[in-house]
Amino acid sequence: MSVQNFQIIESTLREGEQFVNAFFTQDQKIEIARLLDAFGVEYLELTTPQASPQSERDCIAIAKLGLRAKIVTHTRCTLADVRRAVETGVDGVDVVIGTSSQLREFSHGKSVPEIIRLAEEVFTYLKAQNVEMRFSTEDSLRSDPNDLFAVYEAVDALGINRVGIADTVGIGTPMQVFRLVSELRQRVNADIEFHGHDDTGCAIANAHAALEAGATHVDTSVLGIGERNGITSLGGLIARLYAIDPALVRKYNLPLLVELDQRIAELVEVDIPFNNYITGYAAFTHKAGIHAKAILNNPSTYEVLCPEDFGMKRYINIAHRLTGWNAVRSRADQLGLKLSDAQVKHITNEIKILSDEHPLTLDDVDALLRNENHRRPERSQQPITVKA
Ligand code: HCA
Ligand code: CU
Repeated sequence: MSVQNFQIIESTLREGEQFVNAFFTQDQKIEIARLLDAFGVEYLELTTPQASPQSERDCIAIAKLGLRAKIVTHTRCTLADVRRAVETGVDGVDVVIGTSSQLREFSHGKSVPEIIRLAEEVFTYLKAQNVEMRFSTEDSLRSDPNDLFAVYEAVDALGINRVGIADTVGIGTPMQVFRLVSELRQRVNADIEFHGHDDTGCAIANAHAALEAGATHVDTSVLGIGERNGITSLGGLIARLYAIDPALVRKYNLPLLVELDQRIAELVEVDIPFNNYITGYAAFTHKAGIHAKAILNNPSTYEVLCPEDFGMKRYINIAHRLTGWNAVRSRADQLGLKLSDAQVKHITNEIKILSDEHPLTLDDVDALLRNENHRRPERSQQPITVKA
């Protein structure tokens, strides 16, 4: 199935707060919430008010902002927790409980029938409160599918809005996620949410597989921050979907992504990784001469993401031994220099020879080109030197 309508449940303010370096103040949370809302995510998920008095005040404050996004908070599957969540004024409650044998034995210690009984109690209460209700099973990928489906079918019968699959330990593969979501799609009427950790590098692919199998909601965080090495990143999911069809993500304010990534990186004191989707330092940098030539003719030859759509610029690196004369010509034109093809080819050779000796900068290359511009074309075959 191709990806249909989907919505993002942005969890930077919940899962993201579980990142080792995240200590958001209320003002910072409000700033992040506003930015994400301006970007256009459909939901903001907040840390449970049960976590601390400040977390409760943060829920109340963000629920009051009147944002376009729905505000949901995350809770354990207990009456006390969901009551407190509702009292903060949020639009919905994301209830979670572990279903894997590991978590049933070593975390909350409850059997599957007990989990179903608790869920019934919690959702009977929530239904009367008129809030959106989601139920998710922690560690779904290591849970016995019979247990999972028994629990999901029971909560679906209570008329909840969404059921969630959580790959809590990042162990799932796209094929496994696809099969699990496909089977669940046959069994419940509720919407299906996917939450995937990135321990083994599959978080984005798994989220995409979930959408292909009929999931309707995906959890993300900015830069993927979360517990351990985090979850599906907002920018990564956007890149994945854009590459299928830009129309899938046109509903979001794409140029805001870079501001979001930069701001979160700053707040949690990390650099944006060089290889980050869309906003990484090298995401739109082309190097080899063969690539550069084709990119200059038509960027789609080596780009599936159009940098301009994200307010970014492509960059062609020409100061190295893999360079090609077409890219050097383009730089000469940019600098307004009138060089013949023979001159540009000569400089390209010089760049290759010099960069075998030591790394060059763009300034070095520009100096070579400008020097050449002052020579008469017929002298261009003579060796030239650059100042270090
Ligand atoms: C966690 C909980 C969770 C919850 C996901 C969900 C997970 O272990 O911190 O509510 O769907 O990864 O299982 O983030
Ligand atoms: Cu998680």
